[in-house]
Amino acid sequence: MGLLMNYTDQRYVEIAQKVFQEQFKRDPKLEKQLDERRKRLMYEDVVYNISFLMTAVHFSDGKIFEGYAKWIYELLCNLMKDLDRDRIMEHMNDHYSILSEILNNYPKALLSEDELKKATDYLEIAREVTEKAVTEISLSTNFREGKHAEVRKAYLDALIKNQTRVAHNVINEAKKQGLSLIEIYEEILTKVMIETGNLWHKNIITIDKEHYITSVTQSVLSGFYDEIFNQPRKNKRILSCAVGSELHEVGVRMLSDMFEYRGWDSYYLGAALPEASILEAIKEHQPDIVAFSVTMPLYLPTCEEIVKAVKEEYPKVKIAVGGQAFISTNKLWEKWDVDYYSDTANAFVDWAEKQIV
Ligand code: B12
Repeated sequence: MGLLMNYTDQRYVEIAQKVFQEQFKRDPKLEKQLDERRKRLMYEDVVYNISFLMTAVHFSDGKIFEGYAKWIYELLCNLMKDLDRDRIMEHMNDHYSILSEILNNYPKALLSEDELKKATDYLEIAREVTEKAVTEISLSTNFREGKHAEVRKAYLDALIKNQTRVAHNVINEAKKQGLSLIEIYEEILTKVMIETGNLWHKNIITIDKEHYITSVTQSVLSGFYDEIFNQPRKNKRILSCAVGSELHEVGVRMLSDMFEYRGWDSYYLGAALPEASILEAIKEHQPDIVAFSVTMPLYLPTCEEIVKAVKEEYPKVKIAVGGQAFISTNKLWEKWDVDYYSDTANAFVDWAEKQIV
């Protein structure tokens, strides 16, 4: 039976070339993204894809091509770490559509009507499984299980697929379902950010995806501001920032929002603030509490210096420290002259309310 791929058969060579060229025609960006070596590999992949499709058609067994589609997608994601999973899915799905169109319009009888129908169906299934595979990634148990795991997954899935609006809708829907601001901050947004870091660390998502997830999450936080700033005031103040050259500021921003939500006035100073500016800001705003956040352990010494300076100049101001850098220490905060440490912002607000309000 001549259906099985014969690499020298002129008809297959012609089809492979047409698919290859059409792909660049429809996606000119792709041509720029690939160097010559990758283009050659891509042409070989086209031939390989056709051969798997033909094998599946030969045995009337769609599973062969479905399994292959998942396999080739993960292989390409692993080989092209600089490209987003979503982008690679688009590329593969364009490829399957183009192959389907070319096979259906190929003038020289290659497949019977029945075979052509199977090939078309299998290509459609390949598109479906590839689209699903974008978010079929190994997630940590902490993320997958527990309270509101479904909302977390829906939010992260939308972001992995670059669907900003869907991500916002997931959060708005969660609000409508009655999830509190604290639950959304702690159980959804914080855990999604931490999982984002894990996925970056495992090389499953690109750096630009990590940045995108961060910026969407920051815009989601802004969506709570009407609610946050409309709470009855308590006339208490908190000043907060991330220290050293620390760029991680989402956690301390959430912390400030939570205080604001509980009626405190918050002075959130962002990240990478020098010691002198912190001391100046304390003088100006006269906070009841200052909160310093450290994510990268290498900024712990800077934090220690700042804590000492604040204690010396403003002994009455309560000092709290927190952030992921402390989690990997042997309770370092106990050796410092600070009033409070916790690994969540929520626990901190409860403590502050008891101490000060
Ligand atoms: C987003 C992100 C970034 C963004 C930050 C942007 C921004 N505007 O904030 C950018 C891209 C800039 C970045 C850069 C880097 N990052 Co980064 N990043 C992250 C990521 C994915 C999320 C951070 C986050 O928002 N977390 C969610 C918040 C809510 O959590 P949180 O800060 O812990 O806050 C909670 C609590 O800790 C607590 N809390 C926080 N502060 C305080 C303070 C007090 C007083 C209290 C009581 C409580 C408290 O309250 C919060 C809510 O409960 C993390 C992954 C992770 N594990 O978090 C990696 C991560 C922190 N980054 C990492 C790394 C390695 C880097 C870079 C070195 C990478 C690089 N090569 O460029 C640089 C370093 C930049 C620098 N100088 O700081 C590693 C750190 C590993 C380590 N332990 O050393 C992580 C863990 C990723 C990973 N899994 O490997 N990153």
